[in-house]
Amino acid sequence: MNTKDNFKPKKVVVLGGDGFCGWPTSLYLSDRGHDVIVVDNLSRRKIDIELGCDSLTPIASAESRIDVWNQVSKVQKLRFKFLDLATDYAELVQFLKDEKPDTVVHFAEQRAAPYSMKDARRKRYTIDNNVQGTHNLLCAIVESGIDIHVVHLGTMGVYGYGTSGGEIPEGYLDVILPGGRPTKILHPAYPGSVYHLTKCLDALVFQFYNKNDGLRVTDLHQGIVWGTNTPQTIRDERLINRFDYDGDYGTVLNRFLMQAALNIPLTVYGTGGQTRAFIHISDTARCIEIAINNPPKTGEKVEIFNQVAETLRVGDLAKLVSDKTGCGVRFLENPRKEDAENDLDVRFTFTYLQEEIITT
Ligand code: NAD
Ligand code: USQ
Repeated sequence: MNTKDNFKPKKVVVLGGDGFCGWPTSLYLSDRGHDVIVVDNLSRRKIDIELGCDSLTPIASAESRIDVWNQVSKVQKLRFKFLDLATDYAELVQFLKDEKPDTVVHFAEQRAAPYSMKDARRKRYTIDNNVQGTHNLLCAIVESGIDIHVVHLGTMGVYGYGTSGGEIPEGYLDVILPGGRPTKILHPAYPGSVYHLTKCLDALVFQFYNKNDGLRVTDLHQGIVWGTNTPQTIRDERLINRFDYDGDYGTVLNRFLMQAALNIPLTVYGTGGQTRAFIHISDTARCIEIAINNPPKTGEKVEIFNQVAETLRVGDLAKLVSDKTGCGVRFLENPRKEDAENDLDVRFTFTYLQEEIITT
């Protein structure tokens, strides 16, 4: 991937643009001068009701936060379309034909590993929603006949944790096939949850449509995205991003911060030896724009990049928060099936962000 020099305003559809990563990314892209359409079926808001929990930050409705952005920003107007990627196939094809976007950014998936493992209903929902949604998108692009670049937010979890025994390369492995033929293959998938399994299946769907139909795809494997506000979401309180802290969607740093604020001991699962990768939400948005500005050329294979700012053991993250707040730490029996300890050595491409990335 190249650098920021390739900037040219584009028409960008952000699928899942009402979510935690999608909302700030949509505002960032709009602020940078891209013509952005947010598409979402608001399923994440419905899951809050199902689970009886809510974002700690009071998030405005999708329509009203878009109105507010169009009032406070001086840029191209942001638009919203309600569409279910997994079920509204005909509408999706028509939408692509009508709008003719240069790029579709794909965030529209059920993203919580614990939720995806709760029971058979949630396992099936996660597979149906994520795999069907990704396949519908690629199939619709082919049917529309428009040359649209797909940027997908994948996850470091596709590689598995604790299996590689060395540096994790970016997406592909150079191997020698029987008979001595050298080739490049996708890194073996080793998902730890049904949610992570859908990201591995996505990778095969991308590879197939790239090979078969020449679709241009960039898959960005990021770690746990943390942070709440960005320079765009703080412009008005009605633009605030969501902050999840519950046992399903609350990621580890969010939960530790919420627990520290309430002076409840931090809930470290197992030994705390699990090492995970982290990236700030502002850097997620900037990485997405770099991908948009630097699409693969027609005929090039799916581009895969690992994007992490730092790696930390869960126990060390708890210590960091505990040292700053004086809050205690509680080691709980791990409710997840995962290795008690792992190292994480990642090869990543950060181009110009390298000097200015945000760390915990
Ligand atoms: P999120 O749940 O907050 O947002 C996802 C959005 O997609 C929601 O607004 C939801 O309503 C929408 N959506 C889901 N299914 C849809 C469908 N069928 N049709 C239309 N809209 C649909 O999740 P997030 O944290 O913003 O994650 C976005 C993407 O980034 C996911 O694919 C996730 O796997 C990936 N990712 C997230 C993180 C993280 O730490 N949050 C890290 C790496 C990758
Ligand atoms: N953990 C605790 N205590 C808690 C919560 C979590 O110890 O209270 C531990 C978990 O056991 C796990 C680690 O913290 O070992 C990370 O869990 P998490 O819920 O913060 O993140 P994870 O399940 O890995 O999923 C999140 C996003 C997902 C994204 C993934 C990136 O929800 O969408 O794909 O981060 S990655 O971890 O690289 O796969």
